[in-house]
Parts: sequence; C-alpha cells; structure tokens
Amino acid sequence: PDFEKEKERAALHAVGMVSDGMWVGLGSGSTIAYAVRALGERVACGLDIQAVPTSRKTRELAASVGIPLRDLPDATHLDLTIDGADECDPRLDLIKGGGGALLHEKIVASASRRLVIIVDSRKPVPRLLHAFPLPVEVIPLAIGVVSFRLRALGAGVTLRRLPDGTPFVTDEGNRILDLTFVEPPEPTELARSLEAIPGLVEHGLFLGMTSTLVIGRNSGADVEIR
Ligand code: DER
Repeated sequence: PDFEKEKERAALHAVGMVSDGMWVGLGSGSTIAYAVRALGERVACGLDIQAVPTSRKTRELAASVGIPLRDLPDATHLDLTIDGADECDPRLDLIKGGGGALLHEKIVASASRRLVIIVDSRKPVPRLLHAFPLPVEVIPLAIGVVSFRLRALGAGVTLRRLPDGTPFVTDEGNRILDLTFVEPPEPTELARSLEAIPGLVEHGLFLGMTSTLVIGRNSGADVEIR
C-alpha cells in the first residue's frame, strides 16, 4: 500500500473539518505536514483561521504556507487540533512522540475542544506498547534517576540520539527516552506510574483524548472514520 497516499487522504479529510473563524492546533510529523500544506491552500483561498503549532518544524512549515500563527497563551480553547500518532488502539488511545514533540502536542491537544488524529493504515494496533517504543520527555539533569526508576518498572530504556550520536534535544531543551516492555502493562496503569516520577516531564500515552480517528485507506473509500 501507498502509505504517503493514505496520509494525504486522512489529512485532506481532517482539513475539511476546519471552518472560518476557527483556532486550530497543528500537530507534528509527516502526516500533519500534508494537512498544513492543504490548510495553507485554503487560507490562500480566504479561509480565516488562527493556528497554534506544536513544534518549531510545524511552525516553520505553517508560516511558509501563509497560515496565521499564534502562541497558545492567546487562546484558552482551540476549536480543533489535528495531529498524527505512532500507534492507536481500538479505544482510540494513542502512542505519540515519535517525532519528539509530545510535550507541546499534549499541551495543545489538552487545550482543544476536539482532537482529530490522522494516520495511515500502519498505525492502528490491537494493543498499545507491544511494538512502538513509548517516548517520554525528561529534564537533562534527571536522566540517571529517571532511567533507574523506569528500569525498576520493567522498562527497557534508550536515550534517543541524533545520527551523529549526540542526544536528541526537544524544543524545550529536554531529552527523550524510548521505553520498551517485555510484558507491556495496561496503558492507564503505566501512565499513572510515569506521572509519579519526578523529572519525567511528559509521556507519549494520549489516553481518552481522541475525538475522531481518520485512517487513510488505499482501496475503496478514501478514509475510515472511528
Ligand atoms: O511525534 C508525533 O507525535 C507525531 O505526531 C507522530 O506520532 C506521527 O508522525 P508521522 O505522522 O510522521 O507518522
């Protein structure tokens, strides 16, 4: 299957949900890039929106296609946030953070009335935490102590690095640890344990946050909506 075509179809469907006057959160990653470009075309045709990006990369892309940008403090509630995901399960719970923007993504999603997730057909899975490693954002100072606590929870812990071997640094200047589990815990239990670890700023489990999931399809209907 053509995953890029699936991403584009899901993105176009989500962009069709945006109307004049909306405040729109813009997620991060390659799927949302299709949505940002399509939104830029609609803005060029007169669509009146304000957008809040969730990463420097998304901010630069949105600016390049003429989308009006605002910082979050200007808006108490966004009408709609469109974002991608690394995995999604039958309850529409997500793993996000593959691109390292999970902290800003979760903040913007939490400030939105609706969260629309756009994915290709690889992302739906029967259960989270069995394939894609779970990203967590950690303050540099706390890497050692947090890694120790995570291993005590049964996680395999890997510091995310750039191709040149230096640690990946988030827009906030933090680090990302990618977690794997031999016996994956229930997502809600794991989220609670992670949120109790000092120095662990945010994790990539987005539970109970998704309003609509749009899955791009190659055959038949363009998209499947859940
Ligand atoms: O890093 C993120 O949270 C991204 O949204 C990621 O989950 C999806 O990225 P993709 O659209 O490039 O697969």
